[in-house]
Amino acid sequence: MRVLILGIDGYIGWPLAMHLAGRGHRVQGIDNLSRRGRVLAEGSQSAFSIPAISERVRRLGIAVSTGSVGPTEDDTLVNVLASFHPEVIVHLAEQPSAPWSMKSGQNCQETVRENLASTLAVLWAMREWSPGAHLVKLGTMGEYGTPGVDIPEGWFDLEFRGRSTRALFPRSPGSFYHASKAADSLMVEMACRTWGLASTDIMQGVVYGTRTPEMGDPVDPALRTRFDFDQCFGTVINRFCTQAVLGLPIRPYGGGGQIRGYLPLVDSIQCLRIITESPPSPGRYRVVNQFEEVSSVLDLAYRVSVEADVLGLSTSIICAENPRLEAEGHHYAPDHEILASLGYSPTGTMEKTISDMIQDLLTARERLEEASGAIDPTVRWGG
Ligand code: USQ
Repeated sequence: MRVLILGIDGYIGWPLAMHLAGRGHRVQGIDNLSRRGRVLAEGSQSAFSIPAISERVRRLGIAVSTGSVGPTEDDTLVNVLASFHPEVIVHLAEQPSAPWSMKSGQNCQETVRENLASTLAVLWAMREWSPGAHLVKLGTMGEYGTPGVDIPEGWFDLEFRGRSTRALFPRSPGSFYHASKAADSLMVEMACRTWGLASTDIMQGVVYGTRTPEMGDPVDPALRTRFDFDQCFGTVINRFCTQAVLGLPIRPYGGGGQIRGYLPLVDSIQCLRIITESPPSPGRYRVVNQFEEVSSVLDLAYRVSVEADVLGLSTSIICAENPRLEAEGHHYAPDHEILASLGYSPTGTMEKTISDMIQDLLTARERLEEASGAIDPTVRWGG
């Protein structure tokens, strides 16, 4: 298949490109490289040094355009669609950090502008140039929030005053970033219903990990994906492993009773590949909940601490005042059957992945130390 990956330079985009190319798909990409600059602006850096995009392109033998996917007048996307004719467009080209979106009014506006504009640019370009392509859109489990009832995969049966309908499950995002993703979902669903486009909207849980098989065994440093651990772009398990490696306390926010869905990087890539290779029928807006297991943040801290101890590191867990406004000790039971029905099966255990991560991060200790000042949370939801 011809697969266009928007956001190919990112944490998920790069390993996905390697995986799909390795399976014989023709891959091209677009990226404006904004993530690299934003992490540096946070006073941080990827734990692993990432080759220049030109070097990545050379290693994989694929074409990558370094332009934007909206909101500028840049026509990179249209040019690529018109020449490459992708059968699948994987849209990962968004600002992905909740804390970054809550840091200032400017960051918030940039997040909403970029995320919605890129999605709209993709939808309009598809309508014109690739109406038969399958849009694989990365959304987030955080769109649903923590509603206190079970969460279906996108759609549910709604009964009200004696009448019933099939409706999209309500969204209750906890940050402007998550709100931008919820708005994306509305746009994509409308475009499918109105223009007959086909899309899979992925409600993905929090991803963690450092390795995928395509990076080699032993890992070839030039094939690694980026790994962020700063307060904005680092996700929770990745940050806990970093704290363990640096000898810092592992810091769940609040009492650690927030429950989320998690999956390792290798299985995020597996799921994206399965979705890419199993498109929905034309005009269908399909929603999948993509995560492997649910866990409280405090439980994650214990699991990281146990694996670190096995590797001879001495750890402590000290809860930090929660900079976010979010529920703790809540009900959390999302469905996730669709991917299993398409053939997904988990690759390994969280414990093994955490152990691999800690061992990988021990080799990057110097770079982690250089940016350790960017770890503590200063962005507060309440201002
Ligand atoms: N947390 C801590 N300590 C930390 C960092 C986070 O306790 O040092 C807690 C947070 O308060 C939250 C949970 O861990 O309750 C998850 O936080 P996160 O930063 O790992 O994830 P989140 O902000 O929700 O966003 C991340 C990605 C985002 C993706 C989302 C999936 O950055 O792109 O959409 O995970 S989900 O959370 O399911 O919406």
